[in-house]
Amino acid sequence: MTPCALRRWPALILTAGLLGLTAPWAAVGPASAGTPTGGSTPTGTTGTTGTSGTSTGTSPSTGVQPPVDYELPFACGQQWTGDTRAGHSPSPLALDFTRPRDYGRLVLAAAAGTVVWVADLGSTSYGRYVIIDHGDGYSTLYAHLKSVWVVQGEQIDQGSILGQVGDTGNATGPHLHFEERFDGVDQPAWFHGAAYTPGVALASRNCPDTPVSADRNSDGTDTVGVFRSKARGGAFRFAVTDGTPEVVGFGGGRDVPVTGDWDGDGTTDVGVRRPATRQFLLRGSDGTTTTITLGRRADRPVTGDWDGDGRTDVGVYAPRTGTFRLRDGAGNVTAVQLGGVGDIPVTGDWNADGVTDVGVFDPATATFLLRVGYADGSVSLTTVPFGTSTDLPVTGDWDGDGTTDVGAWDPATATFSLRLTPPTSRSTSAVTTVQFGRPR
Ligand SMILES: [Ca+2]
Ligand SMILES: [Ca+2]
Ligand SMILES: [Ca+2]
Ligand SMILES: [Ca+2]
Repeated sequence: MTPCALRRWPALILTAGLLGLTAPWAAVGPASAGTPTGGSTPTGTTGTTGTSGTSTGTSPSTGVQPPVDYELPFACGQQWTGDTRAGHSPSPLALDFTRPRDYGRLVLAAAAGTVVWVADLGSTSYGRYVIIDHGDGYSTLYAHLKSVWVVQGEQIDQGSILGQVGDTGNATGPHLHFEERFDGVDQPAWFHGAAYTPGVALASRNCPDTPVSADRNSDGTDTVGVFRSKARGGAFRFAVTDGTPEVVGFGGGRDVPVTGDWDGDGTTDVGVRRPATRQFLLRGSDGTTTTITLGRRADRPVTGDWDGDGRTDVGVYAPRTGTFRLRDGAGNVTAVQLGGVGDIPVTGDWNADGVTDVGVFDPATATFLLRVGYADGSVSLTTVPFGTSTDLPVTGDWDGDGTTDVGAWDPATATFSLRLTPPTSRSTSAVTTVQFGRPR
């Protein structure tokens, strides 16, 4: 593995709420689509802008890079052009993105955050649109969508699919109406750390790493890795002991990565779920790919050995209802209720009985809720505070004792914090940190 450091963390940590709803609800409602009134007039690069009439915080200075690492809201490598005009509602700082054959293209989150608004204004104004709160008053708005694939309250990562480019609302043709906002007021757009000049064609660098874990050498211990979105296809990169990552190209850039031992040979294999077609594509050790269709587009994929036969099965988690649907090797689907909107599903064998259990990570409280189901039908729940609100959860058996452990990956530093099952003490747990992947 790459550089490791062992340190001790108290088991009870962190109730921070970086992703909390800091913006007033009034600032994100349909009313904000109207004509701004009163207040100060920032001097944007495109002329007179909207105002800060509803602002409760300090408005950022024009020309200063926002603290949120916005990327273009489109698939990695895709080229789009954002235009605006005088009189563009609600502000000339809003951008209308187009490209050839743009209708139905995927719209991605420009940055991680909370879906705070999903609405459909019919044939008026924004039509179908979504607002994501990035914390500290910063938000982004995506309008005229053909379809919306997220639900209000959901926590989403940078690059998550929000929906499709459409022409709903007051639109004369397909395009994505996009706004970067502070306290509900449009700001000059920045992408990949640079101020954007309207009219310039830009290739999306919304190509985030996503944390995964796998046992690639059948030694019973999981190692960490990332799935990297690329302009053409995707690639798994696993940390291995000699320091050179093992790279396995598989799937597409907008696929959601999954890992599991599909063929039961003891080595973790790679796979993806393709939201647009609702298909799992699972690659076995022999290179063949098995396809399983399950769930809805908006569902999140999970994997685990639900029937305990040694082969990893697939499942989905519906954020809207907090329902896991777990498909066993025979194709039977079992529903399990846990958590709800805002939670991120995780899976693992928390009690080392050979059957994978489910859990959720609540970013608001940085707490894992782990559910163990027993053969007699009884259930136990355990809460494990770990990580931070901006971390992405990851699970694996880091110490090879048969019990799946929890972990977290910090996108800003590309650092895994892996919680090792405390061997003696209940008050502390050993934590290994591993820097792996590309920081955002
Ligand atoms: Ca395998
Ligand atoms: Ca199985
Ligand atoms: Ca179990
Ligand atoms: Ca373990």
